[in-house]
Amino acid sequence: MIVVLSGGVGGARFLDGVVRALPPDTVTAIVNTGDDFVHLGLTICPDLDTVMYTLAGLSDEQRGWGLQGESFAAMEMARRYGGPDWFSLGDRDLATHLLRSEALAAAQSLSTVTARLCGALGIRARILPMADEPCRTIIDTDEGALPFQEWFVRRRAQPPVRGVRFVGKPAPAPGVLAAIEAAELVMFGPSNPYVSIDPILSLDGVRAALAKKRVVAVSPIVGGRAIKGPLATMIPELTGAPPSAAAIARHYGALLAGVVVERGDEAGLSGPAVHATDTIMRSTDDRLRLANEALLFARGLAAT
Ligand code: FO1
Repeated sequence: MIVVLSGGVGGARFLDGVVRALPPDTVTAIVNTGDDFVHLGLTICPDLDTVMYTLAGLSDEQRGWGLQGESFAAMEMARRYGGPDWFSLGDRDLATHLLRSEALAAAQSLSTVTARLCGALGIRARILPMADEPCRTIIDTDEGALPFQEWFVRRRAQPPVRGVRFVGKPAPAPGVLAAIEAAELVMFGPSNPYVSIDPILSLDGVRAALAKKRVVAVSPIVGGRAIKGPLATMIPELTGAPPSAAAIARHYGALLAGVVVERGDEAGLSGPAVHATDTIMRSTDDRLRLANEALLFARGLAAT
């Protein structure tokens, strides 16, 4: 059993590689829900959506969120009514949010409805939300505290970040701790450590369970830049250090047995074992190759 901790796009693509590299039913993903919020009365779980759509081969690779071949007629109508238009729910994507919200309103858990939606899309890996109850990421900025989506989408991640906190302390979802305990190894996908992986690590029992496991992270920094999103500016804002693979490894500290980094990004890394390679995933072949390399590297490390 392999466990992958994931946020949105980067983590989802790496996870897709792992699922292609191994029998899918031996892979469990634990997915960040700190980005979740209620919009237009619907519960939106962006990272779960991205993971689900990516594994099902349905994601819009260009846009980085939502479904391929999407239309936005419902949003246009909502705009006409004077509704909010800063967060776009596609017409087909709306089906996911409607069915999820209906199930939650009928007192089904997020884990249960996620398993149902994934099953319907033919996904054979186990996809677990990190928690069934809300844990909300709040970004403390120069302009005050902003809920994650307000900062990230509405404000385009512009207000400088002073801190990140998680409001709500839910229990890990059923199966999360057991999956980590049963894992041969745990991989952190190339996700933002502050807003994608840290919410998972903040849950009771997760760090303690990981401390007993071989953990390997894939760095989301390539040549001092983030492949996607605001990570490259968050690192200096939050730590005073330049964006680098070393900053990622320092952030995870003693949890890591190993780190997979972009070739040329090895500077300053001390502590975890290092595997340097091409980490940019442009194609499904890239995902599979990176996953195979990371698995080979991780399995070759002595258990911590
Ligand atoms: N990101 C945007 O930048 N703009 C959007 O309008 C938007 C809509 C959206 C709808 C559903 C969904 O699952 C994700 C959506 N995202 C959108 C992406 C998402 O909010 C962020 O990329 C993640 O939260 C960061 O991991």
